[in-house]
Amino acid sequence: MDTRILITGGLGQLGSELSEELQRRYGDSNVMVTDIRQPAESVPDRFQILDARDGERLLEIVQAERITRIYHLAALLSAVAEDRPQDAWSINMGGLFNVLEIARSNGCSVFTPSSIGAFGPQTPKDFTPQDTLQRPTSMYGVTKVAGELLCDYYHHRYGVDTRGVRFPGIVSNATPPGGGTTDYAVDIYYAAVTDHHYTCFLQGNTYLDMIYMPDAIKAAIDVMEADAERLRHRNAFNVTAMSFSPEDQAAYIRRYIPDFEIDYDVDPVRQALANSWPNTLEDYAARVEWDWSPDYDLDLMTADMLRTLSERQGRG
Ligand code: AKB
Repeated sequence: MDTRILITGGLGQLGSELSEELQRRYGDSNVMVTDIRQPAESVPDRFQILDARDGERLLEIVQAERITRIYHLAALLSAVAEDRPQDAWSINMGGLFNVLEIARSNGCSVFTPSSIGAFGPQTPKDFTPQDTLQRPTSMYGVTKVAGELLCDYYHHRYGVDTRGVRFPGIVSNATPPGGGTTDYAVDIYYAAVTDHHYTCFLQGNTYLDMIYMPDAIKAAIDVMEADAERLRHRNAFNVTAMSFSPEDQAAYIRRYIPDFEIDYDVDPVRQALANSWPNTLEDYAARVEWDWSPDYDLDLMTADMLRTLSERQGRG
């Protein structure tokens, strides 16, 4: 039987690139992209408008398209969730509940991204273990922990094949992220190429985990393809590729753009979020249970980001 995939939040930072890779792997006609908003420019093949909170519409698409796997990416990120906590609960939890219910009654597997935001200030900050204390203090974190638990529940209670990873900040050069705390790590490369200068909204010594988009896509696909017999965990695998601070990132950018400068105008909301998250994750369970191993470190990512953005600027 073909794997027939539905993606929610498919026009977002991860969705827009993941959907292309899923189409390459499983065939264009087997990947249905949905999002709450209309695409600004090019409409992806097989696109439909969908608010994941609309369970009836979601069910209609799943049945009409004979969907077997759902990548549920629709969610508000950390900073915007702090600004609109009621919406964050409704979107992040309401959408996930519909997806799980429909997966249960239609035999779909489900990928749900969790986040380093699922940890809190009492979590061990360095080499944060897979299984540890999770008492997040943000609405984003509350929805992420609740989501991890809900996905585990649907697996244990109903046998739904739910899987997921805890993503760190994702860096990419296609669709920009929006409303996250780790967005600075993307914005800095755009600013480096255009202005040789960046004003950062986090303090220079704030350490956070990050991952480059090709590795994030690999994680999202590999965990879903992993042999179920090997999985001891399911919905919240720590994955990371690197940990750095804005100062470190600026130093790496200077290897390629020597006159690059960084200064700071700290946003207290995003700084507080970052301070409550780990400095570095330990991702041993993902490595042992489904052979997770990233390809990009900070230097390789910086070289690739700057080359891609410079080429694009040259063409523009
Ligand atoms: C955010 O900053 O909100 C996200 C995340 C770490 O989950 N990128």
